[in-house]
Amino acid sequence: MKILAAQYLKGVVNPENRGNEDIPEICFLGRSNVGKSSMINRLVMQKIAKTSSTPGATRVINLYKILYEYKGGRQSIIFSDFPGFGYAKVPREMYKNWEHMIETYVMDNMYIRKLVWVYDVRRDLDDLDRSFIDWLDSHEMDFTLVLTKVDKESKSFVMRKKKLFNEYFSRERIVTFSAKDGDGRKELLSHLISA
Ligand SMILES: Nc1nc2c(ncn2[C@@H]2O[C@H](COP(=O)(O)OP(=O)(O)OP(=O)(O)O)[C@@H](O)[C@H]2O)c(=O)[nH]1
Ligand SMILES: [Mg+2]
Repeated sequence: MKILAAQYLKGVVNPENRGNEDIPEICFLGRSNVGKSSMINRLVMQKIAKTSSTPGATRVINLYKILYEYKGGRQSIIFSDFPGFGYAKVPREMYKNWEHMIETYVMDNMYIRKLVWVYDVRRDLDDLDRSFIDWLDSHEMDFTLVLTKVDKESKSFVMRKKKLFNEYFSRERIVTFSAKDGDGRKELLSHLISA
C-alpha cells in the first residue's frame, strides 16, 4: 500500500455538490479540534488539509482525492474531512445544524465506504458523544473508531482506554493513532483501503 498522490478537490455542504466521481469515499468525523485534518495529512504524508489550534477551523466538508498503489494496481479514494462538532460552549442548536449537514451528506451519498470516528484518547464519553453514537446507531452505520493524540499519554493509559472502548463498542474496529509521530498510520491505512 503506497500513497502516490493527494490533492484537494473541493469543499461541499451537500452530496449534490460532490459530483459524480465514481470513487469510494471515507469520511472523517468527530469533535472539533480532535485532529481530523491532521490525521488526513499524516495518512497521506502531505499537508493538504488545513489544521488549526483554534477549534472550528473546518466549516465545510473538504474532499481530497487520493491516488494509491494496491496489489500492483492504481486506485483512487476520496477522504472527506468534516467540520468538527461540539466546540466551546456551543448551544445544542449548533449540534443540530451539524447533524443535519452530515445527515444529508452521509445518507444521500452512495459512495461512502466507511466512517472514521476520530476521538481524542484523553477524553471520556459525554452527552454530545452519546448523541453522536445514538445517531450512528439509529442509522445502523458502522464506523471505525480511531483514538488519536496517543503521543500525549503513556502507553499503559492508551492500552487501558482501548480496552475500555473495546468493551463498549464490541462490534467496531478500534485503532490507536498519533498524527504527531505517525503511530498507527500503517494499520489505519491498510484497514481503510483494503476494506
Ligand atoms: N500532539 C498531537 N497533536 C495533535 C494530533 N492531532 C492533532 N493535533 C493538534 O490538534 C490541533 C487540532 O488539529 P486539527 O487537525 O486541526 O483538528 P480538527 O479535528 O481537524 O479540528 P476542526 O477542523 O476545528 O474540527 C492542532 O493544533 C494539531 O496540531 C496528534 O496526534 N498529536
Ligand atoms: Mg479540521
